[in-house]
Amino acid sequence: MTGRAYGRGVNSYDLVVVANRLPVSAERLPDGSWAWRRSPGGLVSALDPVLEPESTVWVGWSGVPREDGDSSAPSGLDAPGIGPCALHEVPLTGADVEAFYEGFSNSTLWPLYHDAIATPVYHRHHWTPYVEINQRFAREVAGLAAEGATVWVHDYQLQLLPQMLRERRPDLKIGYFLHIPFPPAELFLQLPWRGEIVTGLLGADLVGFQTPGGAENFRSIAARLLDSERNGPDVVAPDGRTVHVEAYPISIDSAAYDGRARAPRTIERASELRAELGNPKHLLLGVDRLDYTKGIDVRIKAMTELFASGALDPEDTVFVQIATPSRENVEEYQRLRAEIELMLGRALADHGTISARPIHYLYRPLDPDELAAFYRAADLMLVTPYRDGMNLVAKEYVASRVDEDGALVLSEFAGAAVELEDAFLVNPYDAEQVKRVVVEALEAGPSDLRRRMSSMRAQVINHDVARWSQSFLDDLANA
Ligand code: ADQ
Repeated sequence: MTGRAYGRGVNSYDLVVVANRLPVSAERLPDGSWAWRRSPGGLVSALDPVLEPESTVWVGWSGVPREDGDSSAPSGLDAPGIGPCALHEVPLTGADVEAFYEGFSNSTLWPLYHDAIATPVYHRHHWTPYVEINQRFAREVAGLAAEGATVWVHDYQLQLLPQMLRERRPDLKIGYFLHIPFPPAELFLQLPWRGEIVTGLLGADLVGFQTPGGAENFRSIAARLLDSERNGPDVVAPDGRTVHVEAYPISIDSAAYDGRARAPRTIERASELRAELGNPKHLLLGVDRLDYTKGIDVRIKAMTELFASGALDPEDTVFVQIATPSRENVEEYQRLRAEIELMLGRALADHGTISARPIHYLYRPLDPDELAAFYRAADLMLVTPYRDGMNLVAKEYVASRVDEDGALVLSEFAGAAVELEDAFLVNPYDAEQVKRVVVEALEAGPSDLRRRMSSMRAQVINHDVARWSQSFLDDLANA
């Protein structure tokens, strides 16, 4: 193994979680040493209930490039208690990050799988490192998993890994889950390496997707490309194995969001936020990673036009957009940030007054308590992606509305719309409809809002992330 083995070491783990990123990130301290911080939310909280610290290892990249022989690279990952289980770093150099992560993963697969909203680039010099780095992960995992162990591979950066791993270790139970949408044939077949990707995924015993639509896209593409048979939800791999293909809609730690929303400090902070914003009649909220798939522009346009037409009054309406910085080295994301900030600046210049500031924009991550206060303070949450695997923000908002009030305006192209069908659903491409539905949601009566929110809450509370991970692992054990 070339990676760094921390914890029990060679071929001793019963569960191996593999993701592009480790559940911790490194921060350089002024004295040159490194501090590791647990990455909040996301996959870590999703898997927390199934991570047995003794017998689980998490394999991934640290987030900091490591050049050969570079002694200033992050260290200290082996100190006890850094992660939720043992951690194993797969090193990536700066060139690897550029070609594998920013290149093939985020400039080819990400846009292609999100309806080609941005144009995917197909570069052979990105594909070769994608193959090599998947091989590197396969080598590392093969050296860590115990005989007959379960390996759970996550997301689009590692689609070749299941088959590569099967070739090295046929004894393993291999599960794969894709966090982003799986596109229909019309888009997927553009990919010059489409056969390799499908073969890579079929190396798993169980392939999971966010929605039934994604699972069905994969089944039909696999059958068509590899001339393989379909048997109900299963696909027969080229080597004759039956691969189970199913939807497992990911969720959140619903009880934690519910509990945080009920905490007295959250209630207090929520009313403080409203007061700081001038106690508006309507408070609308958007919370996203800054990504072109999230449709942040859809909301700004809708709000701007609603202010311009007089349908909403900038004197008593406030829209707050909170965006987390994301993929700042990828050109498309730099362009997006500039574009969003230009739109927001214009909207504020046109509709703000000396006394009223109807639009607020924060470009930073918030801590969970502050986020909970925003979720509680809002009257309406705007979740308008052009395409999204699931969208956890929608579920977090629902879990936080403990009084069963508040409106959720949700894109029908978010995976979450399959479960949250009582949201105010919109087509983000239909600007007139978005505006109409925003006004309708703001004018909805308390009993309509309660009916919608209580049914969405029942869904999110009953289908939490512990249930998600357990049902995936149970099905994998039976696959
Ligand atoms: P993402 O595209 O990152 O995830 P999402 O599911 O919405 O999208 O998750 C974002 C997470 O980041 C949420 O937990 C949210 O609270 C947090 N977040 C966003 N902005 C924040 C801010 N300013 N401060 C603090 N936290 C913030 C990918 C897929 C999704 C899929 C998830 C999980 O693109 O479709 O739902 O993986 O599978």
